[in-house]
Amino acid sequence: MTGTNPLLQALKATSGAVERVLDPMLAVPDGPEARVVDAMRYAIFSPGKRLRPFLVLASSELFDVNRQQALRVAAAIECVHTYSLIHDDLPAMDDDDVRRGRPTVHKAFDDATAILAGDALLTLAFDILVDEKTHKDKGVRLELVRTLAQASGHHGMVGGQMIDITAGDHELDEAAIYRLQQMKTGALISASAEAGAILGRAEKRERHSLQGYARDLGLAFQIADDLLDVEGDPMIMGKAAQKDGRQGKATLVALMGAGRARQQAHMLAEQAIEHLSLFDERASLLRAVAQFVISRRA
Ligand code: GRG
Repeated sequence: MTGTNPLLQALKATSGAVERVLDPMLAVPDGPEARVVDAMRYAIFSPGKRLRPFLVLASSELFDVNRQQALRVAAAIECVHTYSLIHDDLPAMDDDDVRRGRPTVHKAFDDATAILAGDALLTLAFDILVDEKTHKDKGVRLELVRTLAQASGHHGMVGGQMIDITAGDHELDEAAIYRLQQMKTGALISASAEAGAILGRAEKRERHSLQGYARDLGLAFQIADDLLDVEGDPMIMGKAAQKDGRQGKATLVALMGAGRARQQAHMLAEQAIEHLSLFDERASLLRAVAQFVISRRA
């Protein structure tokens, strides 16, 4: 399926490399706590797109960052992303039975194990970042920790999730939906693209360009995801229609209709690419991923 498409090949290679970094960190212990590690492994070694790790690696390449260091940061960010998916799927949140084509963690294990597996992945992420193997300079490690913490917490993903959960109670206008999405999914995508600049101690203007790129990419990605929800897989549509609250979700697709939302996603993807004008052909995969997020079918 990956064929000769360089982007798909790079995403696949990223997946394998990140899994090789995580595998020894998630060795299953002998005691009864093995259950939580089994659940962590079940979640993180399932077939995700690895978009965030890919962004870490692609941005790191712009600044000649050591690949092993970049892979550790990529693994840390994938841990945070996977934790968010596990918790998002819980009955108290989106109550989903299937994720990445397999039963969700609380279905395959149980709710308590899913909560703990998410918690443990979140903490593992920071354990990875503070290790000297991630970067010898303490200042760089601290900045990575701060960037990931801010993207994940109440100013970022958790805050966005809170707004999303309560959004049904009141109408959100376009600006409020953009803010929600920037926090819920955009912040972690931005942290991923910025990670290479932090590791490579990039100049301010280079980091600024990557921030702009990631902001527009994250928004385009979210619109594309919402479009897939309403017009992608008819099974998903059927399931969504059965679920309370799902139809009332605050999305740009719901607000402006699929046609305008698609135009918006294309415009954002083009804008994302324009932010990369500072970089030469080494940014070609970053450019390709902006096209990929608006053209994907799953
Ligand atoms: C529970 C704190 C907490 C946060 C949850 C990310 C998130 C916040 C919820 C996910 C809900 C969702 C489906 C959002 C749409 C965009 C999105 C983040 C999709 C999942 O990311 P992908 O497509 O997933 O990169 P894979 O499986 O490919 O890694």
